[in-house]
Amino acid sequence: MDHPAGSPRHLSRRSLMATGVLAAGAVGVAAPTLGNPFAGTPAQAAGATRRITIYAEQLPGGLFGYGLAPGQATVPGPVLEMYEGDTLEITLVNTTTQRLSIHPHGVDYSTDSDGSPLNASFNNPGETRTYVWRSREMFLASGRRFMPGSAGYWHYHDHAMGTDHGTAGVAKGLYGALIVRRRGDILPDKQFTVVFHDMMINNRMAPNTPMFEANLGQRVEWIAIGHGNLFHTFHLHAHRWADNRTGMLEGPADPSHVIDNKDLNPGSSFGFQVLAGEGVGPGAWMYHCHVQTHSDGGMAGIFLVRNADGSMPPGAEEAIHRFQGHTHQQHG
Ligand SMILES: [Cu+2]
Repeated sequence: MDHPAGSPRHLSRRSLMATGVLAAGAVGVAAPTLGNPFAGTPAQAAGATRRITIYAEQLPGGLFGYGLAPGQATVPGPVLEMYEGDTLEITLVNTTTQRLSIHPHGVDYSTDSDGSPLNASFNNPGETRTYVWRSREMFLASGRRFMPGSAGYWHYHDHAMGTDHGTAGVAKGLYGALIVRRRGDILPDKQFTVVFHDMMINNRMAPNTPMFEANLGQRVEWIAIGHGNLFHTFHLHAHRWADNRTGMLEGPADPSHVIDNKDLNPGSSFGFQVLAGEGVGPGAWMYHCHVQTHSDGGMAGIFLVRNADGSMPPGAEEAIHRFQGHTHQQHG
């Protein structure tokens, strides 16, 4: 890779075009006005606005969930996605008898879309309210510095049930993944949301934790989110990813660390893509919290990589039975 002397590699025209910054007109101005950090503000308003309705519902077992249609709430809620520069307008229908809201990480919003009681931004029982989440592209600010865009693996959650921080809502399942993509990002074949929350995964404990399935070679996107009061580490067996925005290396000289284990503390999130079973083959692979008392206590699950034709690989059935048999004594 050769770059002109004095030109940081991220300033190359090619990479700017790849990220759509040029298209947004943000870098057309040679010298952004000093003193105004938003001189190069990208064409945020030029992005698309997408309107969705989300239903907050009470679920069996004392849980609550978000869903995209009545009667379809899940824990975690649906994966919400947008492209940098776009706006997501969410009409939240509160079908429950509890005060609740939806509060995002990683995107821009006004105080009235904050989702917090502090800003009187929540749904009373039975109330419908609209929240607006905006996103932006990376842009060149003064001093040849780039202000970050919104792209990332983020998340959303309740911020009003039980306490002013939504502690009860989060505890009962009102959370989900939010992905802001950069134009040109590679889209996955499958998506798995994994929420480490107190001693649970997606509010379940082993052996009832989710079993995620893919066929050999499928591009699988993991979105990992932390909640609750404990620190966790997310570990995936037999697969590795780059510790950067996408989980992929952008070239042979990409300095990103390659990892297979990452801190997943309350409020934090990350995501990555892997090719299922790449280099290791199909099988029942484990994912789990690597805090030993947590994995022993039920924070573990199975990533079942089937054969490319969807059939079960040798040994996988037995491994699943083993998993179901030897971890159920910790809880009733
Ligand atoms: Cu843990």
